[in-house]
This record gives sequence, C-alpha cells and structure tokens, in this order.
Amino acid sequence: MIRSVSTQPFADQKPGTSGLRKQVSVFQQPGYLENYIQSIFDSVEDFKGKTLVAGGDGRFFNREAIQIVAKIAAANGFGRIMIGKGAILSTPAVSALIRHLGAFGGIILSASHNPGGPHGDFGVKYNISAGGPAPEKITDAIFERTKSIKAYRIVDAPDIDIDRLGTLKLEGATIEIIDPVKQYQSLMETLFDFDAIRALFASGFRMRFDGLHAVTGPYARAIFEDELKSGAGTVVNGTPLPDFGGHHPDPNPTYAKDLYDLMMSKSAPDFGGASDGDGDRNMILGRGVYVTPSDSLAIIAANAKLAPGYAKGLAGVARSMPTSAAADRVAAKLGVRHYETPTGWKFFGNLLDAGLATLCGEESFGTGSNHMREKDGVWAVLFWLNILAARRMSVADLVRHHWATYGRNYYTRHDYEAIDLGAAQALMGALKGATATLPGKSFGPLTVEAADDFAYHDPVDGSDASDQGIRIMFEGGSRIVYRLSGTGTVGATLRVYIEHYEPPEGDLAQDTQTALARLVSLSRELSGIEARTGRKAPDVVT
Ligand code: VG1
Ligand code: CO
Repeated sequence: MIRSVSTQPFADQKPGTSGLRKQVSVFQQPGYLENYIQSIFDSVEDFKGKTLVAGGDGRFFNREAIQIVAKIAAANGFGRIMIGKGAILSTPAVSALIRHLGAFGGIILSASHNPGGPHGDFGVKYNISAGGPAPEKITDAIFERTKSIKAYRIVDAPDIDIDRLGTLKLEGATIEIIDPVKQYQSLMETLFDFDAIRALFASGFRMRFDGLHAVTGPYARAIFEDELKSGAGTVVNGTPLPDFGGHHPDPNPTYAKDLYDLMMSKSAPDFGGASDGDGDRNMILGRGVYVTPSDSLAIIAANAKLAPGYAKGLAGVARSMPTSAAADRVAAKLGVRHYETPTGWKFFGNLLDAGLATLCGEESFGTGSNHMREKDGVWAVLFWLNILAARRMSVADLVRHHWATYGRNYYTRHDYEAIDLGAAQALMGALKGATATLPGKSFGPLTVEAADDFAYHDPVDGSDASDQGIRIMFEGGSRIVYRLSGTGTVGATLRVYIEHYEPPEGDLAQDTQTALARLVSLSRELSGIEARTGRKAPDVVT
C-alpha cells in the first residue's frame, strides 16, 4: 500500500560540494531523510517505470536509510531499484552501474570522507543518468523543494531483505539485490592490463592497500588479492564497519597514518594505496615517497597511453582550481586542452560528456576519467599499478623523472577545521575586498600578479558559478588560494592551498613544507587567520 505522509519542511537541507551532509542525529529526525528523498524525486521528471541504483558506504544508519529510499522510490513509480547487497555500493560503482544499466539515476548514502558512527556524519548524494553528481541546476531545485514540501509518498510494507542476492517485489517496483563488486570489476578489466599487473606481482612486487574500514575493502580484495594475486594480506582494514573503526575514512597522511608510516619505514612494500569512506578518493605512496594528488594526476596523464583503455591518448585534462598546475604542463606538452573548474566533481561532468576531457583530478585525493562520472579510488590505484608494471621502475624514480621533465609544483593544503562560521565568513569577505588592491604589491621576493574571486563559465552548457575561492597569484607561478569547505558539518572549515613552481633546472629535492614556508606564513598574514579565528596552526596538512 502506498501512503502519503504529511510533513513539515526542514530549513537546512541545502546540498554542499557533494550532496547533503549532516550529523547522524540530524538525519535521524522523523521525516528528515524522507523529505529529502521525496524532494529529489519532486525535482526530476519522467522516471516512471525506470531504474534507480541505490547503495551506500556501510556507515551507521546506512541499512535503515536504504529501506526508506527503496520504499519512497517504489511509491514514486520507479520500475526497478537496484541495491547493492548489504546496502553496500561505492560511489564509483554506482556511477558505473547507472551508465551500464542505462538507469535514470542513483542515490548514494554517504558522507564520504567524513567520520561515521552514531556521533559521526551521514549523507545523501543524487547522481543523474550520465552517472555523475547532479549539477547545480538540480541541486538548487532540490533545495527549493525541501523548503516547501508538504508530504512524501512511501510504501507501507515490512523491510526488504537486503542481505540476499535476488529479486523481490515492492508495490509496483522490482527490487534487485546485486553483487556490489562484479560490474565495477569487469569495467576495470577493460581499462587496464591485468596480465601485466599480475606479472608485476609475480615478480615479487609488494603492495599494501588500506581500506580504512570503509567501502573499498570488498572491491580491493576481489581485484587485488583474488584476481591480480597481489598476495594475501595486501588489503588491510578491508571490512566495512559502521563507524569505520572510529577513524576518519580519509586517505591522507594524517588520517591514513598507519599506511603512511609503514611506507616511510624500512619495511615498506613497493607500493601503497588507500581510499575513503565511499571509495572515490585515493592516496598513492611508494617506498619512502608520498605522491601528492596533484602530481598523481599529472603523472597518470603523462603515462596514460601505457594503459589499454587510454592507449589512443587523451582528449584533454581537467583539474579543479585549487589543484596544482602540474597537470596543465603535461597537457601542454601532449598538445591537448586543459581545463580549470570549481571544486567538486559535478563540474567535470559536462567536459567528460562532451568529450573535451578524458582525465580529471582534484588536489583532495580525487582522480578519475571518462570511464564513469565520479572520481574513482581503486581505478587510480590500478592505473598506477599498470604504469609501474609497464615501466618497471620504483614510484620514487617515476616521480623524480617526472619532475626532471616538467618541473615540480611544490604543493600543500592547510585545513583549519570547525572554526567559527561568522569569523570564517568575515575572513573571506576581507580577502575578497583585498583582491582589488593586492595586484602589484610585493611581500619580500613575492609580487602579486593577480588576485580574484574564482568564477567559472561552463564551456558546454554556458552556466556560471561564482564565489568559488579567492586566488592570489604571484609572479613566477606561485599561488595562495582560500576556500570555505562545502562538506563539513560543524562550523566552518577554511582550506588554504599553497603552491610554488620550480622549473626542471631548479631545486627539485626540497622538503615541501620548507620549500613553501615563506608562502605559508604569507598566507596567514594576508588573511589574519590567528587574529580572526584564534588558530595558530592548521588541523590537517596534506
Ligand atoms: C571536498 C574537497 C573536494 C571534493 C569534495 C567531495 O570538498 O575539497 O575537492 O570534491 O570534498 O569529496 P570541500 O567543499 O569540503 O572542500 V568526497 O570524496 O568527500 O565526496
Ligand atoms: Co568520497
């Protein structure tokens, strides 16, 4: 039976950089998730009888939430709802499935890299039929709808069994409980040289993959251990847990510290990788070397032809604005176009759909390609393995070789988390005001060439996005960028991105924080971080 339940709007359901994220307790309010899911379906058209893909990263409330999603989707007229067994599907797997099935769209239950558990965060992302995150036109419409919603439609039925593969009926809809890994795995087989990677492992090459108790464990075990024979024990923390073992499922040197420390130690294997809560991020390490995400994108671009799926070359390379310009240099040398978009994967969708870009990347540990419309953690690890299998050199040598060819973009991001929202907004406002007067000013050896509030004009659909971060650009290619995070759930998070370019003939072997020390202190001075927020040092440095 389908019921229409009357409801009151919630005022705070504005989607951020990647979906709606709130603390679990907020999502557990009666009607909160229901309102948001109904608002999504109210904001899109012509889905009656069509397919919806749904799954999540296994975090606390995932299993309860999938029941609500299925019942509301069935009540609204979807014909088929594909759900990952145990409510598990990584973000990249959802994107791949939507495209493979020609589905209408997908719902991903995840707050991605945010911590989980009863006191952590929960989130909902909506993806469109191309497989990618809903563009701003749709997320804006969803937000509008949440402000006036009066009722949601839901099937009145007992919970469905999400733990057994198979097909069941829910009112007019067919529910299919599917293997979360299978289709994703076969897509990977079409892109990479699995025989060469298997031979690499057979030669004694050792790897550690840290699933951080998040969604990628099952994918990593099936692909690395079972199929590529990377060796038992390659995958650690490979079982998704509702609280991610109490940790931040964020693959960076701070939150994936065990892996980082191992890779910097004497007993390091040849290669290390990790992914985040929902499986779309990646961290790449070699023995004694951490590869910045910006460099990883550039190195993948420079070596892309070594992977069968990219043997024909790249149409173009796109990166988010705060990502270092390392990939631009590769694109220039390859003679292909490069694009600079606002932060968030939704801005890459049009470039990929239009065939303008093949590879995309963000400094926030996100790399992906036109094989789907999301960033993809396991894919990035496989791409590196494919390159290493073809080139048979160490990660450290590959990175050094890259810098010697293209120069090195020293890069760091400093995050100041959970600061007062008012203070953060005032800081950004003051910086915005200063963009008019900064150009031409000198700070020691650094002279400001240009400063602005980044705006983006989409070359495909002509849409505009403004207020995407303050850029201060110096002569010689150095840069400081300030943005407020759109994924945090407590106060504000200020992100400061700092970059310095050193040409191939320059000093390529400096320690990153030393090389950037002058720019880092200037970034604090220009923004008055300490005076405005009381913070002397960032919480996270990547
Ligand atoms: C962050 C990253 C951004 C990324 C987004 C979603 O957003 O900076 O590059 O696309 O998270 O990633 P923000 O607004 O907090 O800076 V995920 O893996 O959390 O979906
Ligand atoms: Co993520």
